[in-house]
This record gives sequence, structure tokens and C-alpha cells, in this order.
Amino acid sequence: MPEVSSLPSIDLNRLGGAALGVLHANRLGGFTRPAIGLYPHQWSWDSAFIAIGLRHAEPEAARSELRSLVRGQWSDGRLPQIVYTPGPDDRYQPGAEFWASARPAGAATPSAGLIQPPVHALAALLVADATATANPAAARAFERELYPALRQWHDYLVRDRARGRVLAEIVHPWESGTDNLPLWDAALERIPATPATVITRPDLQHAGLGERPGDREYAKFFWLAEEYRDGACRDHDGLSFRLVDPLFNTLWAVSERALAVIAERCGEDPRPHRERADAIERALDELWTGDGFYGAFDRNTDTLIDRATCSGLIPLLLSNLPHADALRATLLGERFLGGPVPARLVPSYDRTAGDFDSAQYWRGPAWINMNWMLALALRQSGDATTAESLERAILEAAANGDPEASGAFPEYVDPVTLEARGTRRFSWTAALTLDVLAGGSRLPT
Ligand code: 2M8
Repeated sequence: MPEVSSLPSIDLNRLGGAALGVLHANRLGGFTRPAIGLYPHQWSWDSAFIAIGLRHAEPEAARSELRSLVRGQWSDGRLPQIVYTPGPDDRYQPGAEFWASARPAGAATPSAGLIQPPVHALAALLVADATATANPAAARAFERELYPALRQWHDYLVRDRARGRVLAEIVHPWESGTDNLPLWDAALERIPATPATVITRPDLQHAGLGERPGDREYAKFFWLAEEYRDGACRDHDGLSFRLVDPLFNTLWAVSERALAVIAERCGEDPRPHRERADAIERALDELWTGDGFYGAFDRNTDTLIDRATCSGLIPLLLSNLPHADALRATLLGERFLGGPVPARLVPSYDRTAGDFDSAQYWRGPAWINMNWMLALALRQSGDATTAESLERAILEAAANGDPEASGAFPEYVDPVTLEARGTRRFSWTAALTLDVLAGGSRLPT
């Protein structure tokens, strides 16, 4: 946790209170919307980060966040990208009706057919541990309740997304969580920008076009979503977008380790989870570019995409990583934190690239979840100084001058000036602020 004295301009108690206030305001029944207006439903990996932060202040709400997501689980085990809650604030596109034809018959909850990075088992373990301090029985009951769902979720990844290989593929940029990251550009080049859906872009009422994906990218996103939906959301080698994402697979390995701990506590066999984590960690080497960062592998063209992005730094979370020193050097170097004008937070994309844009969504700005993960990784690998400076910048970015003002808890920020971008009062920014204020998290080994 950053030294209080080193943050003279921020009242940390006020910041914590305001962060919790944002989460309360964004809560809808048993879950938390990422942001009122722009994201009015439950998002999969957002809820995991939200639960991680909430666990310090309200462990019961953190448990409910994950339970609520699991209620949307499909019969094949997938945890959907979005669990929809139709209501007055539901102008999000694509909405529940977009996916209706592909949803399994009898599904209780409207949801999307896509998925998001599997960070849920890690969240479940952290939430259970936080619960155990005050209420060990509730913690064990929660683990027993969630274990089967989380196991089925990971089994889906093995069966349908790895399909005989070790690493899982994503079939849509939305599944990466980093929608328009430059890692996806080459694959998107081949995708038609001619979806059948009429796209209305309600998102642009909440953030300017200069800070959101472009219309052409949106058209391709919809074309790909339609292709997947119209094939009943079945996974196969004929899909037009099949990428192996370093972020997605790293979080899967971390989550398998967390699930091993949960399995053991539930009297189940932890070994399959550890073996999978080991195998994923070894296979990640296929994504090493040799240039100081991990890339993404395109399974349709058999090529390694070697753009330097925040996702390619996330394997730092793994212990015993063969390229840890080179990866840390890249993180500290001119592409990310270093350079003539040092950045306060790790940008989403290589600052030396000609098309870097400090305001454009996942093509330059710094995101709090990425920086939170990298701070955690750095602390675990012994670089407490950089970890602390990232955490300090996370708090400053979250407060954005005044934690109770409308500019606070931005979705993303300029990596150098920390100026707010995207929507405000964004839930995972608030939740991970609470985690930093509480001293941070540790990963299972
Ligand atoms: C963003 O993605 C959604 C689609 O899932 C969108 O742009 O409409 C991403 O930042 C993603 O990571 C996040 O989960 C979602 C909700 O916060 O918003």
C-alpha cells in the first residue's frame, strides 16, 4: 500500500468511501453494472474484479456478485460475457434479443454467447479467504457452491476452446476484454464490415468517438458476433476469428491454480487443475515474440502477431516465467513506462508505435485492471518500488482531483497525465481502488 504521506493531495478515507459509493450506485439487485448508462448489465470479468475489491468492505456482496454471474452459466459450462437485465437503462447494443436465437433452450437468464477472460476462480478464492476471517462456515459453503460451476467453466475451455491443444482461443475481440487492442488488427482486416444488424452506437452518448472503437471496427465486431450466433455459438476451426491471447491464457493458468486450492478444500482432487496450469504455462512459450513481450497467435493463418501491448506483459503474473527479466525490462522501457516522458501508468499499447493514441480505448490509454495486475505481478517478483508507484498512480487516477466529483473513477486514463477518459464512476476502477487501499492481493502458488 502506498505511503499515506506520499499522497498529500488525496484523503484516502474519502477515496475509499467514494469508491464504495460508486459500487453501491452501480449495484442492481445482486450484481454491479460496470457503469450506469454505458454498460447497464452484468459483465463477466468486470464482476470478478468487482468482487475482488468488494470483498474487503462487503464480503457478502462480493459473494453475491459471483453467484449472480454463475446463474447465467450455459449448459456447456461457458460463463457468458454479459448477463442481461432488461430495464429502463438497457439501450446497450448488442442486447439480449441479439443472442436469443442461439441461447440454449430453457436458459433461465438472457445472456450473450461470447465469453471473457477466466479470472473468476481467482476472484472466488480471494472472496472465500476474505469471508473466512469473520465467517469460516460461509466461506466453505461458498467454495462448495461455486466449485462445480467453475470446474465446468474451465472444462468448457479445454473441450471447446483448446480442442486438443493446450491454449484456449478466443473467437471475437470482445472475448479478450481488450476489444480494439492492436493485437487484433491483422485478423480484423480479413473480416467484412457488413453485418446484418443496424448498429445505433448508444455507447457514443457516454464517451466520444475519439475514445471509443470506430464505426468500421464496430461493424466488424457485429459481423463476427452474427457469424458465431448464427452457428448456434458452436466452436470449430471454420470460425473467421481464432486468436490465442496471452492475457486470456495467463488468467486461465492463474485461475486453475486458484481452483486447485478450492478443490482441495472441498475434498476434490486438485491435481488436474495444477497439471492444467503447468501445461498452460509451458505452452505460453509459443506466444513469446523474442522481442521482450508476448504476442497473440492467429490459428487461421498460423502466424504470431507481435505488437507490444499490455496483454503481452500480463504473463508476468506467472512465477517461474522463463522470460520474466526481459518482460520486466520491456515494462520499464520506452515502450511502456520509460522513455523521455515517463508514464505514470502502463499504457495499453506501445508508446513508440506510430499509431499509439493516448485517448483511444485499448489503443493507448492506461486501464486500472491491467495496472492492478501488473502491480501485483511486480510485487510478487520483488520489484516493490515499481509496484508501489503504479498503485499510487491508480489512486490518483481514481480520485482524478476529487473522488466525489463527477470526473472520478474513470474507465481509463492518459498514461502520462492521468487525465480521465471514457466513462466515469466505472466499477472496476472503484473496486480495485478498494483493493489497493486495503493492501492489495496475492496469487495462489
Ligand atoms: C468493454 O467491452 C464492451 C464489450 O464487452 C464494450 O465495449 O461494449 C471492455 O473494456 C471490456 O473489457 C469490459 O468488460 C466491458 C464492460 O466494462 O467494456
